[in-house]
Amino acid sequence: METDTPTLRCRTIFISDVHLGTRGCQAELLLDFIRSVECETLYLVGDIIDGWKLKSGWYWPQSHNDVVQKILRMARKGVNVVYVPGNHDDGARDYCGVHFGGVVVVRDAIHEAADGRRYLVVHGDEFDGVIGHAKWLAFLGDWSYRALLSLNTQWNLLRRRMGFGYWSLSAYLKVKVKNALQFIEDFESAVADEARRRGVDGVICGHIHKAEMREIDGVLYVNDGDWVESCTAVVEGFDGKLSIVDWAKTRAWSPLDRRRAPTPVPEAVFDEAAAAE
Ligand SMILES: [Mn+2]
Repeated sequence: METDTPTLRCRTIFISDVHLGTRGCQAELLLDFIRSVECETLYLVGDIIDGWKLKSGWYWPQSHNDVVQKILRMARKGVNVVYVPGNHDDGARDYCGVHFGGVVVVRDAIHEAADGRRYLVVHGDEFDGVIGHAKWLAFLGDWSYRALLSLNTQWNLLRRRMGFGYWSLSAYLKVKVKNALQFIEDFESAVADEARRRGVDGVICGHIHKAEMREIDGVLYVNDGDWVESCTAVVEGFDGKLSIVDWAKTRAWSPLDRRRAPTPVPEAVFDEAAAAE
C-alpha cells in the first residue's frame, strides 16, 4: 500500500480550504502533492473537511478518504500535524487542545520559522465581515469577466433591436469587482492588523481562496490559497523562507482534466528548499 516516494523536502507545509466532502475539492491533485513532499510540520489551516456540505448530502469518494488517511499516516510517522479548524469545519473547534492520532487541534497557532521569524497561523473567517462573500470571489476569474463582457455586447445588440437603450453590464460588474477587490483588501489588512497586535512578524491564513504573499505595513501577509480552484500551498524551506507553491501549475494540470496523469515535477520548484538543507 505504501507507494509514496517523496521527492521534495521542506521544513513546513501550510494548506487550507481543501473542502473534502464537496465535488469541487481537487483531492487527487492534493494527494499527488502530499505524496511528493516530505516535511517536519504540516499545518491544516482550516476548511479541510466541509461539514456544511456533508450535512446536506454525503459526498465522500475514495480519494477524499485517501487524503485523510495520508495525513494521519504522516502524523503517525512523526510529522507534527497542527489542525486549525475553519468555518466550514468549525465542529472541530470544540476539540481545541485535543490530540488525536498525532494531530493536535488548536484555535490558532504561532509558528516559529527556521530564521526565528514568528507567524500567527489562523484560518481567517473571524476577519471576514460577511461569511460567504468569499464564495463568489472564486468565480471572479479574468476569463469569466471577459466572457460576460462579450455576452453584454450581444445583449445590447438585442436591446437595440427591441428599441431599448444601452445597459452597461461592464459598469455594473466594475462596481461588483471593485467591491470584491475591496473585500479582499479589507480582509488582508484586518488579518495583518491582528498579526501586528500580537507582535509577530507575519500571518499565515486561508479562507478567501486566494494565495498571496506580501508585506502590509511591516507585517508579512501570507495566504496559502485553496484546493478547490487554485491548488496552492505555502511551504517553508530549511532557511525559514516562505514560498507559494502552485501545484496545478507545477503539474501543468487543469481542473477540467481530472483524470489525466500528473506530469513529473520540475526540479526547480523546490530547489530553494533543497539548497538550504
Ligand atoms: Mn473558510
